[in-house]
Order: sequence, then structure tokens, then C-alpha cells
Amino acid sequence: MPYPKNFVWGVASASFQVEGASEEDGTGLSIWDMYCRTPGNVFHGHTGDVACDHYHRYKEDVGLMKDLGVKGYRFSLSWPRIIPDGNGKVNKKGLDFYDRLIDEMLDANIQPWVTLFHWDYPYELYLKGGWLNPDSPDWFANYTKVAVEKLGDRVGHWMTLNEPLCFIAGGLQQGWHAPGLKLPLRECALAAHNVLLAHGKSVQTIRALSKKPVKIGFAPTGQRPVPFTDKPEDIRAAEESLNSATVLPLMANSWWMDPVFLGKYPEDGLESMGRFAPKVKSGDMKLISSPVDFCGMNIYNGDFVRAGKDGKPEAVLPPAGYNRTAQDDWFVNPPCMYWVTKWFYKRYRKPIVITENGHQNLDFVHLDGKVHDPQRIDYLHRYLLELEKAIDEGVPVEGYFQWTIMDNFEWAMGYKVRVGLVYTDYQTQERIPKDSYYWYKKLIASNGKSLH
Ligand code: BGP
Repeated sequence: MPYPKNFVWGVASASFQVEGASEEDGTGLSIWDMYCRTPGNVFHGHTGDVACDHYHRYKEDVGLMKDLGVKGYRFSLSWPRIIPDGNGKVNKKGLDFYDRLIDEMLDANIQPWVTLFHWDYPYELYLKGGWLNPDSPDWFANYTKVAVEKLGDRVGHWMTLNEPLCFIAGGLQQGWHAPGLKLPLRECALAAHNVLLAHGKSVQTIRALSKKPVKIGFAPTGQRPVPFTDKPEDIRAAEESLNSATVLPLMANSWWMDPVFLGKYPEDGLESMGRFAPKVKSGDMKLISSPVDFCGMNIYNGDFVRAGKDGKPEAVLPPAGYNRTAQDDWFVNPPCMYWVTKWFYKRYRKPIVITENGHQNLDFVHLDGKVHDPQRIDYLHRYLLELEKAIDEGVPVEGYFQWTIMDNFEWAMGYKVRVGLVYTDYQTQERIPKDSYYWYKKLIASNGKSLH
């Protein structure tokens, strides 16, 4: 079966990774501004100060997307640009930027898919305890209200949070992302609970204040297991590991997704956390599981899993020399797209949107002045065939957002790796569409048929 008629082909980005203009128009500090300035955190001390200068060049960038033919652009709002203190006075100039961006997109016939929070947390709120503060869900709800009141007449798709696993387990527990803390499990679990409450409040706020029909979701990530062989026991083991929260519950898919879609924490995760688990007050789970419309998922790499001797899931390293990306421990494992999509639909019964998928590479401008990126084309080709297979088996997939429209600030890796369809020259801010851009353009124009 081909890709469905109304399939949303899109591209994605995030505010801190592309906007730059970090000191302009009254924007506030984010925890990523601070994190970048601690030596050793980010490759070569890179910062998001200028990034792709999207703040000033958004018209050119929307023009590129229009030429590419995308139907949707997933981007995020910068909370400290809109409310510099996180919860105080609204910065009109900051909010106006998104107003202009959205109008530009609508003129180009591109649907805005807005993520409210993609990691640039207001530093002033961090100083008040951040997600540990019991008021943090209300801060997020208030920020949502400001955003929806201004933009909700034109935005039909909202995502509350991007990858809570990364900013809680990565940012608060293991320290590889901002704010770079290594807090005990008890605090991290409490912060995670507040994040989920914030999601619930945000969903309700969007529903209540939108001036047009909306679809709401969020964009989680997590382990993406692939059965090591097609033996039924390996397939079962891989599926079990997808939903297991026994080891490192805050890194588990089910810790973040079960509360949202099923209204409860996974039993095995609660058991594993024991007395460090968050205290759930009555009404919390009802709020967290406020109905959403789609199940977003960011899918990149897949890890092999098989049934061990006891039948339990067991991780298996890929054979030496296995295809990999420029993101050190990420393997190219296309079947993860098929399996994970299928299994999440089975568990949560919500339409799926692939909110991110893309290939980290070390692209450069070739002697002919062009950027040839055959690995990215091959990667996308393989993953999209796997997605088609899931659709073919009846999984309702509504859209696919390629990460990312242009090379940008890739968090702790700074500008070292390039993930874009468009090459960014960070010295001149020239954009050069790569070969993969033209490949994706053809794919969109044929609604996926050019995969074959
Ligand atoms: C996801 C983030 C994106 C983007 C992407 C690419 O985890 O949501 O913001 O950065 O990963 O991966 P990486 O930055 O590791 O190359």
C-alpha cells in the first residue's frame, strides 16, 4: 500500500538549535545558554548564540521548505524568548517572531506543527528549582496559555514536550544535557512527575483556548529495539524490552508514555523505583492522561535484542563494522521504524506521527560546490520503506518529519555533526541544499512512490 493521500511530509527543527539571536529583542537566558558556557560540556565550546540565524533568515528558510514541497514544518517556541523570566512579563517582540514565522509558513501553504518545549528551559525558573518546584506544571500551563492565545488562531497541531527522557534522565540524572546535573533518583522521579503534570495541564490549556480544531501530541523518544533474528522468541523479547521499565525507569518508553496514553505508571518501573517512586496524588493520572490525538515518536537508531536462555530480553551488539552514523553509538538499523511503530500502535491505539528521523553525518562541500550525502539518502530510503511496511500492515501513520531542514546546533555535539537536508555554512550563513534535499523533494512530489 502506498503512503496515504493526506500524509504529512515534513521537516523539523527546534528553537535553540536554529534561531540564534540569543541576546536580541529582550530574550531571556535558557539553561542551554548556561550549559554551553561550562568548559567540556559542548564540543569545542560551541554555543547557540548565532546557530543558523533563523531568527533573521526565516523567510529564506521557509522559502527552501516551500521549494522542497513539505506540507508541515515542526518547530519549537523558545519559552525564554516569549517569557524571559519563565513566568512573568510576556516579551511581545519575542512572541511576534513566531507570529511572523507562522504567517510566512501559511503563505507558503505549510502547516505549523508547534512544539512548546524543546529543551531551552528558562534559566530564571531553573534558579527556582526548575521541574522540581511544585509550581512548575503551572508555569508551563501559563506559558502554554500565552502561546495559544497569540498563535492558536492559526496553529492546528501542537506538541507539548520533546523527549522528556533526554531533559530529565539526560539533564538531571546523568548530566549529559543541560542543566548537567546528577541528582538522586528520588529528585529525578519527582521532576519527571511534574513534567508529566505539566504536559497534562498544557493539553487542557491548548484544548480550551485554541480558536481552531487542534490535534495534540508530544514527541517522546526511548529505546528502539530490533529483533536480532526473525525467530518468534526474539520478536517477543524485543517487544517486551520496548515496554519494559525495570532497568533505569526514567529512560524507559513506558515510564513516559503509559501515564499519557494509559493513565498509569508501568508496574515494573514502580517496582524498580521502590520507595523512590513519585507520590501520585488523586487526580494526577487523570490530568496526565488528558486525551491527546496522536502518538509522536522520534526514531533514529535501533538496538538488537534477542531472547536469552531464560527467554528474557537480552541486548546483542551488532556485528563488528555494522553501519553507523556520526553519532557515536547510533547504529543504522532501519527495521526499528517498522517494529516500534507497530508495537506502539498495538499498545496505545493512537495514530502515529514520526516527529523526528534523520541521519548524522560529517558532510562537507565537495570540489564541485555541491554537498553529496549518499549515506543520508540511503538511510532515509531504508527507514521510509520500513515505515511503509508498517502502514501496509494497517498502522495509521499520519505524518513523517525529517530531522532536520538544515544543519544546526546538535546539543552536546555542537556544530560537529550535520543532520540537515540543507548544508549550513556557519561562517557566511549560506544555505546549500544537499543531494538528499533533492531526493526528498522528489519523494514528496511522488507521495512516496519514488521509494520504489
Ligand atoms: C533528538 C532531538 C533533536 C535532534 C536529534 C538529532 O534527540 O530531539 O533536537 O538533536 O535528536 O540527534 P543528535 O543531536 O544526537 O544528532
